[in-house]
Amino acid sequence: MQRLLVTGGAGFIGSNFVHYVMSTTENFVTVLDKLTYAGNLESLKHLPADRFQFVKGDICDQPLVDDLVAAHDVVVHYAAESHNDNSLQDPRPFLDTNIIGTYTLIEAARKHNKRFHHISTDEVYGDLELDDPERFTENTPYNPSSPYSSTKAGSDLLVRAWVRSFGLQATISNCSNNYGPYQHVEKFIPRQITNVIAGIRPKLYGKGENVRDWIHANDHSSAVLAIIDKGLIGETYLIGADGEKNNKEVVELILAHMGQPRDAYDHVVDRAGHDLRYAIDSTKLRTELGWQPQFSNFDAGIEDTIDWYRANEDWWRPQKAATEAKYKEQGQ
Ligand code: NAD
Ligand code: TDX
Repeated sequence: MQRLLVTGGAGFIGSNFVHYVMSTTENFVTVLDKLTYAGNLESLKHLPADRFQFVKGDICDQPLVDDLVAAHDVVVHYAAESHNDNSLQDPRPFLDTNIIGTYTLIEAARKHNKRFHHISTDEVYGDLELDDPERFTENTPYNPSSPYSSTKAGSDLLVRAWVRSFGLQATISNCSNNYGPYQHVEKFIPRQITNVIAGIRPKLYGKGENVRDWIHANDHSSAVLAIIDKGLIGETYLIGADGEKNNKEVVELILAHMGQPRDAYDHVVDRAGHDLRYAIDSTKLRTELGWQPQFSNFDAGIEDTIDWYRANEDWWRPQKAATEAKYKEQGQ
């Protein structure tokens, strides 16, 4: 039994991870989350009270972080400002949470000599051409494009430096685009699903040719557990499930599953600096740690995700109008 401190556990991927850990291990979990607009306690319902606790707080709060890190065996660091579009409107919270928050956590992990796993993104590598035969590997040079991805890149580099300079017991993972339940309606897939439910036409940025490499959140969770169990200190592992699709294909799939004409969507203003394509080569994780994705049928995964948003309107409705109003201001 291990005591895990999960930062950002009230967000999309963090909450999926907490549910996954509760159902597949005997571990005790503490979630530390600030409950920003992206955090939702409703995502952490029905967890066993003897193995779970929630602490509301900021990862930049040094005394709080110090106490919590001291009381746990492993820190799994998901908390972040995570949305590229928001980072283009107001970058400051991205610097505070993603850079200073990570710094605060690794200082505490170093002081108390605790195992630290840092969750990051494939966006730190920049983007690929549509016809590039290469995919991102652990050796791809960092080349982030947005305020979001540059602050995630900065946080990765802090962790690497703390391993080298101070012997921090850390691993890093960089994952591709996640989908599944509990994802905020600002993000691409839930935005389009909830648009259709709400009678709004889906919105595609630019021509919709941009490619993302989709992975189910549960596959991300199983990979993170494998790295915590078997990963080598100081190593980076890329997580991906060979799920490349362009945005137009994804919107058309959602519309088809929801009984709408395949062309019932609008093209809207493109994102500034919009990365063209992400693609992950996860050979290292698969060969060295024996990890395999379990949710490789994207079509079935999207159907399940649509069902989840249909069945959980109470969860997403309170966010929907404000999110769409913000997009409207930006012509998106
Ligand atoms: P999210 O925005 O859904 O959740 C972020 C959570 O962090 C929220 O619960 C929020 O309240 C909390 N938080 C924000 N600032 C905080 C602070 N200062 N102190 C404490 N808590 C704070 O994000 P997500 O999509 O679940 O992403 C989680 C992590 O996974 C991030 O580090 C992100 O970079 C990474 N990641 C995401 C994806 C993806 O497809 N969404 C892919 C790869 C990596
Ligand atoms: O309404 C939309 N229409 C649209 O065409 C939205 C919200 C997005 N898009 C496009 C932009 C991207 O090409 O869809 C793609 C996916 O967009 P997002 O859901 O905003 O994700 P992305 O920018 O790719 O970043 C996500 O994956 C990597 C997460 O938000 C990051 O936290 C993670 O690091």
